[in-house]
Amino acid sequence: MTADEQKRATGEAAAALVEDGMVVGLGTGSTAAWFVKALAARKLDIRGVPTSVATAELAASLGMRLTSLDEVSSIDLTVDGADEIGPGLSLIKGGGAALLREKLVWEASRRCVCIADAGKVVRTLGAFALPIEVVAFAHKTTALRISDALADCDIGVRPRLRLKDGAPVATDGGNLIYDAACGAIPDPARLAEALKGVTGVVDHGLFLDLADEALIGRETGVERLV
Ligand code: ABF
Repeated sequence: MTADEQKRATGEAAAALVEDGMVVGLGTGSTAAWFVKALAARKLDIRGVPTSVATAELAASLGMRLTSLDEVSSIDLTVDGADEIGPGLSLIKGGGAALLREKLVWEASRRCVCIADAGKVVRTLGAFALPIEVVAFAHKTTALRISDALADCDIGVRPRLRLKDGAPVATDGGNLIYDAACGAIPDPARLAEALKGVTGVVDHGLFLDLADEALIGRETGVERLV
């Protein structure tokens, strides 16, 4: 199977986990889009909590009933993609600039299932540049302090402002994204704590101890990791 076929297979497998009456967190990205399409096709009586405007638009276009995190007491199941899946289901997310809303939805969910093609599975996190969401005000100064925090974690790189067509990428919440090409992150928990301590940093793409399981698309089918 191609990577996209693997993504589709994991999205459809995850859609089969959803039951009538559930509140379902809807992830962002191309893999999550396969999940949303497969879930919509089941025509269940569910409410979806989207993690981005893009996902909300896709789900609404397919006739899915949507709600917001503040309108529901909790989320039964969230299904979402990732950029890297490392040991212990540690993840790097945020390639789609939706990490903040994703993390808020994940943390409100009773069960989180990550879906991905085989190419996302890594032995050590960090080959994918770590997305870091920052407030727009004085972001260049914040970036200097992010560099210091990275250095304190023995990661000697400077974060780069994410641009698209020469302009800074804005998140749905109006923040900016810096990407840190760490190469390898030997101690994700240490780095996560250091980044959260930087004034101006809203959050980062390290999702640690949040995924309950992962569905991985393989050549031979879908593998479940717990
Ligand atoms: C989203 O899924 C993002 O956090 C992550 O960047 C993306 C992965 O993209 P894709 O599924 O298109 O590979 O949750």
